[in-house]
Amino acid sequence: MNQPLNYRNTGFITSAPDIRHLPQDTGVEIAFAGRSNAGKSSALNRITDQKGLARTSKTPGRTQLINMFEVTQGCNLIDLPGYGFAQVPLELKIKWQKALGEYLQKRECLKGLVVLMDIRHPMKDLDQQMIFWAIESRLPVLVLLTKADKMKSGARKAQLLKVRESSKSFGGDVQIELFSSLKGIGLDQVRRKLDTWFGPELERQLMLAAAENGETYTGETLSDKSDD
Ligand SMILES: Nc1nc2c(ncn2[C@@H]2O[C@H](COP(=O)(O)OP(=O)(O)OP(=O)(O)O)[C@@H](O)[C@H]2O)c(=O)[nH]1
Ligand SMILES: [Mg+2]
Repeated sequence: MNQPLNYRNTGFITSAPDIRHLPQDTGVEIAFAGRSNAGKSSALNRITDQKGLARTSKTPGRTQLINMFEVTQGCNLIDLPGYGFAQVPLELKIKWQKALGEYLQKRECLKGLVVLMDIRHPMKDLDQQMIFWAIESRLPVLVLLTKADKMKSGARKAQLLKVRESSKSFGGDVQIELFSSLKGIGLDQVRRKLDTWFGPELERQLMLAAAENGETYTGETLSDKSDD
């Protein structure tokens, strides 16, 4: 069992134009990617229960830098700028595509990718490209079909099944869930998935702490401990 993290403790660390300006490549990082306006920043705010942590906007292209947030030491969440926004000048698009590609391919501590897409327009070309990219790099992927509140319950379920069926062809570790920042749909599933991705880092820290105290780490988490 993984220790559930308290995502409410998440705080802002830094904004960077590219990986050279990010802090050390250590710990575990999980990135939120997706088309512009898909709801990445809103999802981060909902998961962390903090309205203004990541900046959101009705206008696509709000997030223009790699924004880093820390849940707890060594466990970071990344809000990436959106892709596929037609109004962005070509030169900027190319620059950002390069920075995004570099981030995904070179950032060693990146251990999971959340790809968000509007439930009404899922799996556009660039979304599929992101997923292929992740699979190639052996990164597990969580696809969130966002703004699920915009569809009636029946249509929503049908859409989920359809996307799950068509995603079997990806072949990698790809999980698909419904999500709504507005209604909290899928919130628990996302947090539990993040817990499993952050798990090894927390375990590593416990092992280190035990070694420093001259103890042997047995895999027993703090919550398993009875009062001794
Ligand atoms: N109805 C509904 N609207 C949402 C939901 N999530 C986000 N939105 C709206 O969608 C718009 C874009 O949300 P953002 O979170 O800023 O999207 P983003 O993916 O971070 O966008 P960029 O930073 O431009 O890439 C905002 O107007 C949000 O209020 C949701 O779950 N339901
Ligand atoms: Mg954003």
